[in-house]
Amino acid sequence: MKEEFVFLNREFEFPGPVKDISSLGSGHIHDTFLVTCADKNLSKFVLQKFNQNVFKQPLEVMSNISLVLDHLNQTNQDADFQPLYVIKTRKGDLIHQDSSDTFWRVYNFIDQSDSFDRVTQLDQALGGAKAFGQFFKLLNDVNPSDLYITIPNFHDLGIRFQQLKEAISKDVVGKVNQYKKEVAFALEREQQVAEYTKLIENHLIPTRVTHNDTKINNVLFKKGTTQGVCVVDLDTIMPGLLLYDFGDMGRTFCNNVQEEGKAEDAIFNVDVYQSLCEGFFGTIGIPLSKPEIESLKIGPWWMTFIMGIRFLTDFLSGDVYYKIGYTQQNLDRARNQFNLVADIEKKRDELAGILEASIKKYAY
Ligand code: ADP
Ligand code: GN1
Ligand code: MG
Repeated sequence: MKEEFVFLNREFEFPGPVKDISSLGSGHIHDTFLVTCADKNLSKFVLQKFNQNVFKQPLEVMSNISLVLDHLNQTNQDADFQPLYVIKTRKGDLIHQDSSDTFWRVYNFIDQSDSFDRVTQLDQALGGAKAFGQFFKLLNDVNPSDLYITIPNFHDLGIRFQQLKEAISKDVVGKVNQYKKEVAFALEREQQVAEYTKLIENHLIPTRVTHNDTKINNVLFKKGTTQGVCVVDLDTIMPGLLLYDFGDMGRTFCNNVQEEGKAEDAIFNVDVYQSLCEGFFGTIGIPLSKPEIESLKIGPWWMTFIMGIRFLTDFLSGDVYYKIGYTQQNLDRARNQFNLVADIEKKRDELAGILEASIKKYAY
C-alpha cells in the first residue's frame, strides 16, 4: 500500500487491514477512493481526501453532515433507502486531521449501487428526482439556521457574475483576448442577471435546508435499476433556496450530454424535464407559494448560467478551483453550459408550462 495511506488502520477502526485502494467516481472537488479491507466480507468504505481549498472549515462541514445524516437516517422509512453514515476515527472525531493538516474522512460504501454522469433513460430522472425530493422533504423539519454556511454566497448569481468580471479584468493567464466569444456570451447576459436577482430579492421566498449540489451523480441508484437509494456529497448542505436544488437537477439531468461532452450536443431534453418535475413535485409534499414557484421556473437557467460562468472564471484564473484532467477542460465545460443556457432560453415558455402543470397535478 502507498505510504500515503498507511495511517488508515491506525486512525480508523476498520474490520481488517486495508488491502486495496482505488479511485471512485468523477466528482470535481475531493479525491475519492474505494477502500477494501481484508476481512472475510472484504468490507468496503469510501475515503475522501478533503478539499480545503474549497471548504475552509472542515469541522463545520462535518457538523452539518452529522446533523443531517442523523435526521435522515432516523426519518427515512423508504424500504430501498440506504443509510449513509460517517465512520468516526478511533478518537471519536468525524474527520481525521493528519500531521500535515490534510483532512481525511470515511463513509460506509453504498454497495450494489450505480452512479451516472448523465441521464440515459427517463426513469432515471424520475428515480433521481424522487430521491432528491424525499431528501428535501425530510430535511424540511430541520431549522436552516442550525446549519453552518459552508461556502458563503455559493449560488449568488450577482456575486458570481462580479467574480467573472474581476477575472476578465485581471486576466492573470492572458487568455481573455483568445476567448472573446465565450466572454461575450456571459457578459451579454448582465441585464438578465440583474432581473433575476431582483426577482429573488423582491419576493418573499423562504430559505430552506438545501443540498446545493443536486447533480445526477450525487444520487446513487440501486444496482441495475432506476431507483434512487442514497443522496451523497453533503458538503454544501446549508440554508438555501429551493430553486438551487431544482435548478441543478434541471442542469444535470436534462443535459443530453454530460458536462464534459461536446458543447453543440448540450441540449435541454424536455422529456427528461417532464420526468424530473413529476418525480420531484410528486414527492416533496410541501406547499409552495406563487413567488417560490416563479423562482423555480428560472432555476435551470440560473444554475446552468452560474456553472458556465464559474467554469469560465476558473479557466481565466488559471484553474485554481475545479479538478481538471487537461488544460482546456474548464473552457470546454463552460462552452457546454453556455450551449445549454442558450437552449433553455429558447424553451423557456415550454418549460414553464411543464412545471406549472406538474405542480398543479399535486395541488399543494
Ligand atoms: P465530490 O465532492 O468530489 O463530487 P462526492 O462526495 O460526490 O465527491 O463523491 C464522488 C463520487 O463517489 C460520487 O459521485 C459517487 O459516484 C461516489 N460516492 C461517493 N460516496 C459514495 C458512497 N458512500 N458509496 C458509494 N459511492 C459513493
Ligand atoms: C462541483 O463536487 P461536485 O463535483 O459534485 C461543485 C458544484 C458544481 C459542480 C459542477 C463544492 O460539484 O457546485 O455544480 O462541481 N461543488 C463545489 O459539476 O463547488
Ligand atoms: Mg459529487
